Amino acid sequence: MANKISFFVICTILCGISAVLGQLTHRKFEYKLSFKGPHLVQKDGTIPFWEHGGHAIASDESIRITPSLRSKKGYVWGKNKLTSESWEVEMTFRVTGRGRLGADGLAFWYTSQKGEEGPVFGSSDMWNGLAVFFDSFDNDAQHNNPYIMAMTNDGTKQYDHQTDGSAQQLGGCLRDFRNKPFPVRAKIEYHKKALTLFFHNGMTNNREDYELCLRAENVYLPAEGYLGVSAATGGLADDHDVLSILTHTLNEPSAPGAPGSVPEEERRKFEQEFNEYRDKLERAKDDYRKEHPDAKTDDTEDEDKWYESQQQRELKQIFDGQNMIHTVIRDLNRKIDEVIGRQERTISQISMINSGNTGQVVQQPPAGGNQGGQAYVDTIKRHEVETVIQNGRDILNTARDLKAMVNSVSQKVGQGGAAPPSGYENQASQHEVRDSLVNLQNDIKHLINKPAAVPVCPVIETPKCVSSTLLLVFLAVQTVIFIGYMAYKSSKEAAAKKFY
Ligand SMILES: [Ca+2]
Ligand SMILES: [Ca+2]
Repeated sequence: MANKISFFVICTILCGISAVLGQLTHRKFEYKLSFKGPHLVQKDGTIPFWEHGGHAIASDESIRITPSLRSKKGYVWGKNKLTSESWEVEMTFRVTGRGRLGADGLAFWYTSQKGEEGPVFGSSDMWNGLAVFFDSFDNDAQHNNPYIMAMTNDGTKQYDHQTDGSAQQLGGCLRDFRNKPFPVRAKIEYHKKALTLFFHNGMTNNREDYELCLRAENVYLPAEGYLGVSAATGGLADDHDVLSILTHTLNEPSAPGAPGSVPEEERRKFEQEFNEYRDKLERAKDDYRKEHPDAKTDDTEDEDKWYESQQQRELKQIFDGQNMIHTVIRDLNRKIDEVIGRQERTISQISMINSGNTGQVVQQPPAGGNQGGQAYVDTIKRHEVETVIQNGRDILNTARDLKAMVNSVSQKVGQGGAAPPSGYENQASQHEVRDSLVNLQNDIKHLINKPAAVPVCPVIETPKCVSSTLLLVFLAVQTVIFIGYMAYKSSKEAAAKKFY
């Protein structure tokens, strides 16, 4: 335990010394001008060293300057003044919304007085100092938003919303900062009266992926100022979330008496103290090892807490690599789209040339309309169109006639079903049946009379063609013979019975 405390103490002192000694570093972290999650808010809902208002909501991870609801304004201002001549502020934020367009935007402020709720991105107009606007909404319809711009004001100028401040800006860049996979970042650096704005587009999680947005020389800002962020929504709305503000003051190591530089005597004193603590820590470590020879893991556990492990580093590298691959694939995809577009244009041009050469062979006209007097053979003529229309009309008339006819028939059928059949129709069908019967009778008579006129058939041998009279005679004879035979047979049987 003592070992851990000593390590912590030595680290704290090391950080303190490195921050104090101007010779060792040029940048000094200003924790009273910064905030960062997690555990951003205290139990009473306030943020240490900062105050928020309007519709801003502070959570553990970020400050939601405005929620994505219409006509909201919010802000957060540092309680302490930034008094350094040179400084650097890194702001991490997200602007997210479901709409294709968002509004109105977010502003970073460095002003001599804290702003209040007002018309310029949620804060007051006529400010004295610097504003950096992340303007989502294109008020002047120049199709140049989302836009990032810096604007200085001496407390006299009014921000021109109608032109998106395009005439008032110090400089800017057209960058989309909405709906990015990772938080976007802006680094605002004011050093030797030069303002530089770097932007990180949030496509990767690599903190170094900054690109230059603007640089302006001879920018004179108030010597001291408050840092603030504000945002506003309008008819359209975005969530404007600020995840962190990290402020560093930049000090010249050579400048005597500059903030951060200390006299040589004091520096030696700190160095001596540092060395004493380091020796003390080493001795404590040795003692601990002697007392606990088996406990080897303690140090490594401690180190794991302070440094990233090999596995974490590899994962991070893989992640970065994938991000790069993603970017490259996206570029390739865009280039392929370009190539396909060119190819299609070329093909259409070739087909146009072909249609010009082959004349009648090509039936279809090329896309893009009539090309400077090229004759298109085999296109449909006016009279053909008229003929087609006339045919269509004829067909329509015929169809109407047919429809009328079908309607009349169906009406008649309907009436017939409702009433008994008319006398005329009944009589006609009766006549038809009668005629058919008469015809049938005649045919039969003809058939009966016909054999009498044909004497060809022999009477006995071939009974194929006999008359009905002959047939009856023949049948009568046969019957008589059959009865005679039966009588004869029965008398014979009776004689036989007598004999037995
Ligand atoms: Ca705007
Ligand atoms: Ca615009």
